[in-house]
Amino acid sequence: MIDIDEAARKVDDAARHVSAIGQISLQEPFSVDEAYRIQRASISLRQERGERIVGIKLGFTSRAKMIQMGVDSLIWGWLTDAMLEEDGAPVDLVRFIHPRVEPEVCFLTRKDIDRPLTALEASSYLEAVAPAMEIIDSRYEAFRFTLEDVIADNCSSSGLVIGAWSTRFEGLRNAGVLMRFDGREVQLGSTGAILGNPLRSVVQASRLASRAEIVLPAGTLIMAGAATAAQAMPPGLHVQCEVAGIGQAEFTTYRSV
Ligand code: OOG
Ligand code: MG
Repeated sequence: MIDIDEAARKVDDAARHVSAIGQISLQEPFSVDEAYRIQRASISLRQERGERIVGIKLGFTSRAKMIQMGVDSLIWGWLTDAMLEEDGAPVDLVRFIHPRVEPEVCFLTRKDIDRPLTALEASSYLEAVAPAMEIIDSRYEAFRFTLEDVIADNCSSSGLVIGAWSTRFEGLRNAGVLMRFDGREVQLGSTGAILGNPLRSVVQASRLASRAEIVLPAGTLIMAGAATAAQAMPPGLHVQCEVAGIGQAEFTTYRSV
């Protein structure tokens, strides 16, 4: 049987020391349920250090991401305040092992989500939507993992940049998504790539939360999952993401040491 706390400490240490580890599943196989327990235990370690949960993220909600990473089940993880980077600001890559960035949309809830929602109800639980980018940084060597490994590693989540909030939910079904590095297009897609409509990520989030017996309080951030594959991100870059009809988000990268 896998030692949940020891595995949690491994991923937490890897993140804190910015040092990749081997896949945990290669040393000791474990189940999806155990993976979520490891994830929860690793987040508790962050909370003990003063980090605050601000929301959740969904992963593998698009074919592009499933194909890129060779994993085909929807997954979810936690977002903490320490992961938030300011829109337009410089991001220091020193705290990442091998960072990648991916274009998403982020929702802000306006009511507690305490049961599974239907697609029709989803938008009435939302305050706003914003173009966003997730910075992912697998704690595993070579960014390689099984489904269980990546769940245990909080689904690679490391940072997020959220653009200006909008209430234009209607346009989300098929809005063009464009990510640029130094003005050059690196990823092109549509919000429709996210479960056919990113509002379905809210439905999924409500189901996952119910199953885990947690309430998502009003004011929760929900990252819907990437619309395109992720892109490796060196220092010295201007990164921009545009979601047609919704807005844009941007940041620059540097390395302090
Ligand atoms: C896992 C995280 C997947 C997404 O948006 O699909 C994800 C990874 O690719 O390392 O965040
Ligand atoms: Mg993501």
